[in-house]
Order: sequence, then C-alpha cells, then structure tokens
Amino acid sequence: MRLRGADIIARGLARAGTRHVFTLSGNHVMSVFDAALDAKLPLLHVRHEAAAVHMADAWGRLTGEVGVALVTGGPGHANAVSALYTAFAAESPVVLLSGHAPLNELGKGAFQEMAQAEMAAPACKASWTVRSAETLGEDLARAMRMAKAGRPGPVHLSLPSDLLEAQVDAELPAKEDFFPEPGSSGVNEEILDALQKAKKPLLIAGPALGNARGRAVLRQFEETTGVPAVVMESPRGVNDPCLGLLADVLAAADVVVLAGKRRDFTLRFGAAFAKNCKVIEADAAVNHWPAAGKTWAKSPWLEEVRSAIAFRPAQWKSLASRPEGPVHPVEVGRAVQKLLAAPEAVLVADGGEFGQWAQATLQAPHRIINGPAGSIGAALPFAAAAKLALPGSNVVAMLGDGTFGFHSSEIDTAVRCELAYVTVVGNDSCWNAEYQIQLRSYGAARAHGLELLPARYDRVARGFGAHGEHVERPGELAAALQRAASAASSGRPACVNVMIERLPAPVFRRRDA
Ligand SMILES: Cc1ncc(C[n+]2csc(CCOP(=O)(O)OP(=O)(O)O)c2C)c(N)n1
Ligand SMILES: [Mg+2]
Repeated sequence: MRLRGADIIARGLARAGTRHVFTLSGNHVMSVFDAALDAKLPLLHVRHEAAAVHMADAWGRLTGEVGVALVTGGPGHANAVSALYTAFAAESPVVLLSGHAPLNELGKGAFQEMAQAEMAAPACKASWTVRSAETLGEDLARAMRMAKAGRPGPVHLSLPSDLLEAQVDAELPAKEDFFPEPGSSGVNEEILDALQKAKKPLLIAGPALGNARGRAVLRQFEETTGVPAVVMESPRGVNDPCLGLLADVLAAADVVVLAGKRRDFTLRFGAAFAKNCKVIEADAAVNHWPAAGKTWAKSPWLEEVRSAIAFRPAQWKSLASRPEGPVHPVEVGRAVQKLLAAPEAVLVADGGEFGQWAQATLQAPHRIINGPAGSIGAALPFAAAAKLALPGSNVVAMLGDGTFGFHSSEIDTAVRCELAYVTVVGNDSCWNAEYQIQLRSYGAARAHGLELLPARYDRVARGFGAHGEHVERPGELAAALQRAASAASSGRPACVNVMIERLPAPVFRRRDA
C-alpha cells in the first residue's frame, strides 16, 4: 500500500484503539495533524507540552490504555520531557511522539535540531528516533507494546519530519501488534509460603497497583489471605498522612513483600522495617496471587493494620477555623468530601502541604496523585484527563496556590473541551512546603524566597470562561463548593480559591493516637 509516513502514524494509532491524542502543534508534526482527519483520530490540544504528557499519564492510569501525547520537535519536546519524569515514577503507560528535524538535514544546523531521544531516555523505559519511513508502523507498535508490557512506563519516539512527509510502500501493523502478550503468572509458592507462616505479614504494592483495578485486586488478596495489602505511591513514604499510623505497623511486621514497590527513599532504603524483618522483592503481578485457592486462617493483625491506616486525630471531626478565617485545611477537606461521595468520583491531589492535607482528609473511588516523582504542577491536566476518561463522574482537583500557576492556562482546555472538574486552590500565599523546611532547618528569621501574592485564582479561572468562587471565611465554604459543583454538572469547570491557614501537613505516629 502507498502511504504517507504521517498516515502510517495516524492510522496506526487509530488501529490501536487510541481514543484521544493529547497534543500541541508545531511545524514538525503538522503532517500528523493533517493525517488525523482521514484516520478519524481525535486530537485534544492543550496549552503546554508538559500538560499533554500529564493528560496522557492520567489517561493511562485511569483507563489502563496507553496514553498518547504528540508534540513538536526541539523546544516542544524539551517541554514535554519534564512530565515524562512523573509518568515514569508512577509507572504509567504513555507514548510520547515528538516531531524531529528531518534526517536529511541533521548535523547541518536544522531548525530545532536536538538530540531528542537522548534527552528523553533517562525518564523513559525506551527512547529512540525512527530511521526510515517504511518502519514507522513497526516502531509505533513496538513503542505501544513496550509502554504496557511488564512494569508499565513511558516510551518515546522521535519522528523526523521528512519521514512523516515521505510516500512509501508499507503495510500497517495488525491490531494485535500494538498490545503486549499477557504476562505470565506471578504465583510464587515461596512467597506465599513465607506470608502464610508469618505472624505479622504485609504486602506493600507500588504505584502501578494504585489505580482502582489494582486496589480491587489487592482487596481481593486481603480477603483470601488475611495479609494486609497497602499501596505506597507518595514521595512522603511512611510519612504520607493518608496512610495514618502505617510507620508503626511497618516497624512491627515480620515478613514484608514489596510487590512492584521499590525499596527506595520512601522506605528509608529498608530502614523503615524491623532489623529481623524478612523483606521479599517481587513484581507487581499480584493479580495472580490470590489464586492460592483456599482462604487462609485470619488473625487480628489484618484489622490492626487496617485501623492503623485509618487513624486520623479524633479532634479533626469537630475542628473549627476562626469564623473570620483563614480556613483550616481539615475544614476544607470535610466540606469537599461531600463532592466525592458520588460513585466513580475522582480525587486529584497535588502540590505541597495542601496536597498532603487533601490526601489525609479525603476518600474517593479513584485517586490520582503526582506519585513517587514528587513533582508538583500536574493537577489541572490530570483532572481534565480524568473527566475525559470518566465523563459521568465528579472530578475534584486539590492543589496549592504555587502549584496552580504551573498549568493554570489548562483551564482554557477544560472550558473549550467541556471537561468540567472542580478545582480547589488552597491559597496560603506561599510555597509552604519549602517554607516549613526553612522554619524547621534554618529558623523563622532565615525564611525567605517563598512568598506569593494572595492572588485571586478564581478570577484567573473566570478569565478563561470557567466558574470562579472566592472563600475567605469557613462559613462561606459549603455554599461556594455547592455552586462550583452545580456549574460543573452543567458542563462548566469551576475554581474555588480558598484562603487557608499556612500549616505543616500532619505526620502520624502511635504516640499521637
Ligand atoms: C516540579 C517541582 N518543583 C518544585 C518542587 C518543590 N516543591 C514541593 S512542594 C512546593 C511548594 C508548593 O506550594 P503550593 O502549591 O502553594 O502548596 P503549599 O505547600 O503552599 O500548600 C515546592 C516548591 C517540586 N516538588 N516539584
Ligand atoms: Mg501555598
């Protein structure tokens, strides 16, 4: 078949079942924009290349399908790379397709020429430049397969513009070529045996099991075996306040299985466990483990761990901010929880101390956080992609005021595409997470460089055509959130700017209980 390179890419993506391509235009990829028309490949265009990758990342996490981002070469690619880091740490299946200077001009100082594959490589499972138009389809299928196979993660392909514009004789890969073979069974008798013999066993899962499907698998595993299974996906590790008193039970465990969870800084490289604890590192294929068959005998340990994780200070229930404000983050959480009560609701939490407060105070069937990368800024693209993946669900993004600035122009994308989420900005006019470090490490007299304006982010949102609410006093919160939720339910994204108290996020230990 005679095909243009760009048509191979667009038709290949369509054949792989790609439902959206998250993109920002540029000279090198306009042929793919053109080819997308005939391939009926929907393009969703954003305001910054990193946002395209963040959307692909959230899409991958929520749907399990590969999230596809398409950007232009040189600076467009460089902008996109920062977001690969988050997807890589979160083990999210993403393919980044970047336009690239034409092969026949390389080394001559071509427009936006750059060693793109090399630049993306440290944040990818694999990263390469396509070398001939004839293999474009094969390269694309391989990238899509690799993103999902084994431990998922981002894969990058650079697409030289002369290859995209060339006419060649080529066949599109078959549909099944875009998908990996199903993984082999993860059953490991030795691991099951160690868990069964343990008095206080724990299974700690990595971020690839943090989505709703992974959590359902882990719940099933707990039911069959009585072994508590916990997902750890936060850069705060055992200090993640949404895991309550996990640090204490972790220190008491005698056998710990790390299922796709790295023994990294979040577990203090292993120092989070007791000295004589047996630690087994395994892959994330827990889905096969409950096949252990019969239900195991239960011990009170499972309930002990569950209640440790559920621990929150009793005084949070009645905690009240001063009537004149600012609002305590716990009170924000209590009010926002009502928006997340709906089935399939999605909580997006990002950025700084406020993001930690949100994670500690809020529960939702789906949760997307910035993950082990600890990189702030992705919340608005994440929320937009969540609304696209689960259109009927309530999506709430909680983020700090500093974090809001990274991708605030994505409110344009949300309004334009009717991706009606509610975002709640915890506005303490400060990069508070770092301010807290200064207070602890250097003292109040040496705190500097972290002030922000008490800006009206609700008005920023209104400027893009979204609904905006501003809250200074706790008494205004419930009604403002209600109005925001009704704007969202009629298709208009909403931004609630809440002036909050500048507090450090909580860290729980048994002595506090
Ligand atoms: C990309 C990136 N840049 C910088 C940081 C360091 N950092 C972590 S939290 C934070 C402050 C965030 O401020 P804000 O969003 O206002 O939340 P707050 O801590 O004030 O609640 C900063 C600068 C980071 N984690 N990621
Ligand atoms: Mg702040």
